Amino acid sequence: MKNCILCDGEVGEFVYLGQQPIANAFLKKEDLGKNEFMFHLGAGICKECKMSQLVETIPKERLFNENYAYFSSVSQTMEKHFKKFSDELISTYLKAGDLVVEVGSNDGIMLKNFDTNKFKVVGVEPALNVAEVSRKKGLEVISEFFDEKVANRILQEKGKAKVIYAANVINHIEPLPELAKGVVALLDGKGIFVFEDPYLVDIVENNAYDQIYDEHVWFFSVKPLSIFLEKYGLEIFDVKHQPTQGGSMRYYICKKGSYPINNRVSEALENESIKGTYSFESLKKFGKEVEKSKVMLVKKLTELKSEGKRIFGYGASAKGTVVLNYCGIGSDIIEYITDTTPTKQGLYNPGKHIPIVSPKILKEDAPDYALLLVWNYAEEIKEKEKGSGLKFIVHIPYAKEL
Ligand code: DWN
Ligand code: ZN
Repeated sequence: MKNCILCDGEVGEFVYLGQQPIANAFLKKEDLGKNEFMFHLGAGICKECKMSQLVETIPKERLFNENYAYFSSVSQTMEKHFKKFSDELISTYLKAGDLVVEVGSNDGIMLKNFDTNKFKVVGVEPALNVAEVSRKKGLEVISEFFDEKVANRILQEKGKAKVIYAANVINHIEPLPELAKGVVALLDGKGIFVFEDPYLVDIVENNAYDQIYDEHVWFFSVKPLSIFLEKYGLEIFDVKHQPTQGGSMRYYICKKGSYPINNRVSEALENESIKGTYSFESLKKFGKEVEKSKVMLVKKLTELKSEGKRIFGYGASAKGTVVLNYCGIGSDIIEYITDTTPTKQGLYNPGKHIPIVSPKILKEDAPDYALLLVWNYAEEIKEKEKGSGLKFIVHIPYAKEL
């Protein structure tokens, strides 16, 4: 039995994905024979505060350091998404001279959209190598984990923030109270804290179990998040559903009473309740569907192999690590994984040790099927590969050809 990170309540595990490696810990050839770190990968829900969370967590320094594998600027979809959102923030919430802070600014994909001659712009990014890329874009970045101390440092140097923003980051922060205290300290009375993360409702609906891995400590929905924020005098005044990462929720948060509450908040709460988002029994059903999805993927791939077809993996995503390890799919089935990130090429995927290569290989080699380990960019990739003759298999909700 495990207790809730936030309230110490009992956490009921609803999905178990086996012993798994760190999803982004790609290996060098010389490390292949060494003992690989494995942990219990599962998600549960707190019976008290209803927050869904990882059952076992990994110390943050082990995940986000000078060798972080993921650079955000890998997809056109996300580039466009962040440009559109920065335009919304600039036109609705910011005026010249205001301070914008991004928590987890990665390689600067979002912050580069803010004119540093017009706004004060600060990124906070603990992963040193990705932070360095954003500094080369002329951005000011603090290489620390965001907490109250860092918030006070920014406050002293730059004043109060009008916008504190984060994308696919807050769900990575285990000490959520530290984050909340930092936000309260730094946020202007009329400021907004706005963030987006994969939405639990979508994870369940899409059977997207590969959103569950070491970096994703929390699987947010509106109600448990509201309960948590309330303790810090914060409230959600709007929510906007996003198509990114297979379905995300963007939460607009302010100091209690600073903004009128949009109807979308109560609508989302009602929808969550209808869908059983906080019900252990409903989430258990999701766990069962995940098992079915695994059986179907293994069946599909072994059938293709027995027909003599050749298969490779498309995109060495963290999600892909989860799928391949959970389903026990190794290099006997997936010959290699292509990835556009230069620093991933030449390495091996965690756990299954499948080689990662540049997509250039497809100019000389022509496997029959691509297992799309980055299904979240399916539209972008289908467009890019139009005319290549590649056939795609996607594993969620259940294995099928695209
Ligand atoms: O939350 C997180 C998300 C946003 O990013 C992090 N915890 C880590 C990371 O997760 P991921 O690795 O599952 O993210 P992506 O964005 O689905 O991974 C994309 C990978 O696919 C990159 O390594 C680049 C590669 N890629 C490719 O090879 N060809 C991507 C595209 C679009 C392509 O055309
Ligand atoms: Zn709890």
